[in-house]
Amino acid sequence: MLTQPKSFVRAIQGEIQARPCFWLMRQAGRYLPEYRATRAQAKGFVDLCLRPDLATEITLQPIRRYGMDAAILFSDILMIPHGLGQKLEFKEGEGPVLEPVTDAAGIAALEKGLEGSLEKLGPIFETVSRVKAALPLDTALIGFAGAPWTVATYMVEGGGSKDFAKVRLLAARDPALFEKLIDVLVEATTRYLSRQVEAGAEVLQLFDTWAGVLPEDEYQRWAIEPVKEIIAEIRNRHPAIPIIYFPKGSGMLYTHAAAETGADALGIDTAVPLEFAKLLQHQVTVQGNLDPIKLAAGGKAMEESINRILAALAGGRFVFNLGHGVIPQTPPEHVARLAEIVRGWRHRAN
Ligand code: 1CP
Repeated sequence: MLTQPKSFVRAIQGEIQARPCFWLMRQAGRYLPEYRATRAQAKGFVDLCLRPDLATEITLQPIRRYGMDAAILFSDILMIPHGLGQKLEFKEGEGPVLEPVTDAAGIAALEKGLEGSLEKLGPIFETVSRVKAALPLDTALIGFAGAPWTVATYMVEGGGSKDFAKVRLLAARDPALFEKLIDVLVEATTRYLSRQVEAGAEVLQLFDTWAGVLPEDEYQRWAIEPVKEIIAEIRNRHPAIPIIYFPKGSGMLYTHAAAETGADALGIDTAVPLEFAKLLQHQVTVQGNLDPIKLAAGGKAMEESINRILAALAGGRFVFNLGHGVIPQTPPEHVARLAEIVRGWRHRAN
């Protein structure tokens, strides 16, 4: 019996470790041939996320190959809109397409969807339980959701966006209405993540991929406040659960995210200077931030970047990761090399 929490859980909680823990955002996915083979067995991407047999298999694939310290549930941030009843489709080569939410009636319909949403997402909690039971003894399971702002961008834009004009205009022209959408997402996300914890998730991550498009005043209202509410409510229900917040592109506002949200750890993107990351380590555990392009390119430049990050951050509260997700062009052997370097690292106090 393992009597103390798993290494990864302790790392997120702030324990400084001789050999840093690591995992990679999008560690399961299209760069792995076994992912492509499993995905082909599902009717589509939404079906894949709702098939506990296939989603469990995909979650475990990178762990078998590379032995990361944490597995991340295989699902998608857009499963919450799906659960709330918004029409969602993943088109081959195009990404997600949603029936856009534009007005009060659309938001009211989503609010009605709250009631049945957890039931619709039931297979995901089944996946969490199955993965938990299948993991190696010291490998932790990360559950996740999108943060309300980022999920709202997809819901209002009807998919991915370049300028975020629709969602930002809705928030600027009718903040009270947009707040209703955010409130529905806060409630849905809190319930969804709590259920993941009850099913066996040991750490949670909130992905706020588009936090960085918000100017300072709106950042507080649309990124920070909803996340703070979610974290407070989850802590109410599950006091010990460690939480990572990834507000990509926050720049100097990372300091603010660290002070305000109550997260144990912050994911930092590739643009965060390591000297600034070291300052953040005084506030929270820092997770990041290798450039996914460097991982895809491999070779000496990749190795130097990994070592530079380790040298700067591994002496403090730290988990090694990328600054964003693994890209499909990544050769799997580059990930093996990364794992070897991180695993071989020993912090030398000097
Ligand atoms: O097989 C395929 O064609 C689908 C590609 C794919 C995959 C593998 C999508 C569609 N989602 C996922 C899985 C996924 N998405 C995970 C799995 C766990 C892991 O990390 O291994 C996670 C955590 C996500 C989270 C997610 N989905 C985010 C936040 C993180 C990030 O990458 O910024 C976002 C923004 C999404 C939306 C989404 N889902 C899929 C795509 C292609 C996108 C991005 C759309 C866009 O361009 O804006």
